[in-house]
Amino acid sequence: MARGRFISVEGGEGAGKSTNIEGVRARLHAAGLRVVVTREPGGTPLAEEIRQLLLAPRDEGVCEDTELLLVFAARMQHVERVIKPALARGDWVISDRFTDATIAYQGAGRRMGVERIQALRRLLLGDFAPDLTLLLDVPVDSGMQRLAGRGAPDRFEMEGREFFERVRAAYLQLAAAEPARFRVIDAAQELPAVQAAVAQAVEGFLAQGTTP
Ligand code: T5A
Repeated sequence: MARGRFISVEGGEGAGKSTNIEGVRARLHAAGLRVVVTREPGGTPLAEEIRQLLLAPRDEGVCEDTELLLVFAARMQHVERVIKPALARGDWVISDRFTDATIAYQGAGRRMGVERIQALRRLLLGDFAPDLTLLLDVPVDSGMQRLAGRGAPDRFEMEGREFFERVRAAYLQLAAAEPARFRVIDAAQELPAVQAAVAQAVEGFLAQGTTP
């Protein structure tokens, strides 16, 4: 049986990842593919518990390495228990965020150093990576405005504007470095235009063939 393909969807806060993933899922399903939709941090019961630990605002300052290792602890559980088994049985996987988020948020946002995160990624994941990454790029202010009024911010949403500017710049650098894997979508457009651009990117990927 052919291995499934792995698609990640990335972007800053309020970029519209959750909103657009349904369109990707529907298009793949219409092409006759079995699809697993999942997210990071999270995707398994244990990894979802780690997500709660990561996102909850708390009085105790969270050490950067603690945050980094919690992100990867959740990821390894997710990869081994959900993503790899799904791909092995021929399902396609769409993940709301994957390792590029760690490079952008911890590497650049927290200023831990992109190469340090890449080294940990190589150690734990080897060459395992998404086949396609849709980067929904939106100016920081626009993304923040979309989230306004959504309730209490989580621990990341409490960060300042400069943090999210570094995150955005890192994502764009990653995309520039790997143009074969990334499709950058202008997510500042009206939703129908964003959905059309996402659909076009998925069609292009499907047209390349469905076997790795
Ligand atoms: N994190 C995660 C790390 O630090 N390191 C890591 O390695 C990983 C994996 C949780 C946090 O974890 C951090 C990053 C995050 O801060 P998350 O759950 O993905 O990750 O959190 P968010 O990015 O905060 O997810 P959001 O739900 O906030 O953003 P989405 O999914 O990008 O946006 P969405 O689809 O919910 O849309 C937001 C709002 O905008 C509207 C929608 O209707 C919605 O109201 N909208 C639009 N409005 C106008 N025009 C458009 N084109 C619109 N598209 C959507």
